[in-house]
Amino acid sequence: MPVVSLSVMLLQALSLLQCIILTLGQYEICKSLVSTENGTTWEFYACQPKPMSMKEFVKIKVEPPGITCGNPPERFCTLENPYMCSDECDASTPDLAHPPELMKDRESSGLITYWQTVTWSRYPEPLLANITLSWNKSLELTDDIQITFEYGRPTIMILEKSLDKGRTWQPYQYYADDCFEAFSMEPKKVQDLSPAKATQVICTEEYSRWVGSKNEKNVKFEVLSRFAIFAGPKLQKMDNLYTRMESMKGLKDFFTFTDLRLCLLRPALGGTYVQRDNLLKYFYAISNIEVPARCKCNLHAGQCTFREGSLQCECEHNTTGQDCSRCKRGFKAKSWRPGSYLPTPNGSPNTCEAAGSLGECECNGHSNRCSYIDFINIVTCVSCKHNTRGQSCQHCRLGYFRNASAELDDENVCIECNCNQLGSLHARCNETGFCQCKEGSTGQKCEDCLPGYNWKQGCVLNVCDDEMLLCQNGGTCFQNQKCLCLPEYKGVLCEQPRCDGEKGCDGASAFYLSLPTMLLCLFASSTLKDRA
Ligand SMILES: *[C@@H]1O[C@H](CO)[C@@H](O)[C@H](O)[C@H]1NC(C)=O
Ligand SMILES: *[C@@H]1O[C@H](CO)[C@@H](O)[C@H](O)[C@H]1NC(C)=O
Ligand SMILES: *[C@@H]1O[C@H](CO)[C@@H](O)[C@H](O)[C@H]1NC(C)=O
Ligand SMILES: *[C@@H]1O[C@H](CO)[C@@H](O)[C@H](O)[C@H]1NC(C)=O
Ligand SMILES: *[C@@H]1O[C@H](CO)[C@@H](O)[C@H](O)[C@H]1NC(C)=O
Ligand SMILES: *[C@@H]1O[C@H](CO)[C@@H](O)[C@H](O)[C@H]1NC(C)=O
Ligand SMILES: [Ca+2]
Repeated sequence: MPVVSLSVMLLQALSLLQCIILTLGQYEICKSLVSTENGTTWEFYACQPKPMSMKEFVKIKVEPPGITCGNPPERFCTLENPYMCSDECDASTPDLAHPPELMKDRESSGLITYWQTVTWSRYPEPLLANITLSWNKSLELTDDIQITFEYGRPTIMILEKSLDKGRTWQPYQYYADDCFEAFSMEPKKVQDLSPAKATQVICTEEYSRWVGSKNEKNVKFEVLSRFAIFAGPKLQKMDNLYTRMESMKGLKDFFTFTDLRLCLLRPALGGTYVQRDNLLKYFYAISNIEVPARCKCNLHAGQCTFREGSLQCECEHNTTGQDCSRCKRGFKAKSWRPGSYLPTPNGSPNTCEAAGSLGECECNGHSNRCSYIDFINIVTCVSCKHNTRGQSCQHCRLGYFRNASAELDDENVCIECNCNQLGSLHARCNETGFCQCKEGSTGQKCEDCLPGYNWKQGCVLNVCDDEMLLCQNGGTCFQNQKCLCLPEYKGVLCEQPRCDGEKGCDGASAFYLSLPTMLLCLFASSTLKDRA
């Protein structure tokens, strides 16, 4: 009896867990042990890591060099109190230094710490500063980015992002107190965007106007408001958002990044024009940059950890890679797919399958489908991708050859032969990419001609040339295809004198004469006889 009740309790506990998972629908768990009539088995779910405060893992770079204040030490004033300029920035004194790290520290003691730039003493030259935040990992925003400016928010700035670890950049949002003047753009609010425009890059005036440096310090990149376009004002319909994430092109990518960059283009001015007589009150100071995001793991990981200097997804579902974007070795029966939020609320894990786990269906990662051919009793892959063919997509398609430096399950396993259509017999090539050439052509793709041949819609044998097949008796070779003879000569190489009627034609050469010439000769000789 106790044994039974224990297993009943276990079952109840398990189904309670199931119930919690189902109602959460948060994609936090990748797998769970479930009991069936046959015992317990693993069930797999689409899953994603929890949001984190990504400032903890960021690498910060500020440009140009020398933009951080304090070297040499410098006095500064504030917009609120422009004539009390007793504050000092000094990089060599810890209490007075303002290095970039202070944009991401925890401020546990309650003391606000901030990075600060030099003052605008070089006015009218613009005061420009770039802050590049790099994670070396694809991340997905889960909440608003918030940048906190002490001493006033910039009047002009751009937020940029990179999806490829800083190789290419694109604007994410423009900020200005006058969007039209700064960027020739109409000011917009995220709230006004229609669903079709949810990924539009806008210019906002919300965060750049002067309201006093103490009143409002934050500049935001609004993520929740963009979510709300699909999920409703209180984000109650997250299902709807997740469904759109799968179907709307570019929506998921819009919230994805590996790097962010703040281009600060003009500091706070205190609501008036630049006052040249006190330039020590113009500078940038940032105390915090909050980037709430989760690791992008393609719905194949529930955890993301900081290892070897970078964030890494703890891949499940037999996937691997920094973003779980490949199937593990030995689990490539089907080609890799990201997990899916659909069908809601639990999604689909789209796990990678071990070779052989789908019956005999093993396609080396080039197909997800097999079909059974009844009369020969075999299972064969259908619709092999990546230019492969064969029962397990193990061969290259006609016109492709095997890439010797790629594994059989590599996307690049087959290379196009690219045989020259005019020079080769067919589209096939051998294992090293050599095509089979027609007579006279040569080269790996049969794109060249052998000596004695010339390219003319394929390689054509030369009739004459400047070396072996010389035109004779003053004739000239025309495009290697015929000798242009002087009037007295004929023949392929102008080797024969033309019959002119007076000298007569001897039998041997008459044999080669054309019919009209022959008739002419006969006529001529008969008239000569008649006269004699
Ligand atoms: C339990 O096992 C039987 C026989 O092996 C199988 O037909 C059935 O699908 C299994 N049930 C589950 C839930 O796995
Ligand atoms: C800031 O970055 C932009 C490109 O995003 C670049 O054009 C500009 O030169 C950089 N400015 C500085 C001061 O490094
Ligand atoms: C970035 O991440 C990749 C993949 O984890 C790693 O191989 C590389 O060394 C990292 N680069 C830096 C600069 O940390
Ligand atoms: C991944 O492979 C291991 C080892 O074969 C297996 O135990 C596990 O169930 C697999 N997981 C998934 C999600 O297929
Ligand atoms: C052959 O495969 C390797 C490994 O995937 C790849 O880097 C290379 O580009 C491929 N070669 C060609 C010509 O596609
Ligand atoms: C492919 O053809 C070329 C040229 O005929 C030849 O040199 C090469 O050895 C052939 N390679 C193989 C693997 O047969
Ligand atoms: Ca700080």
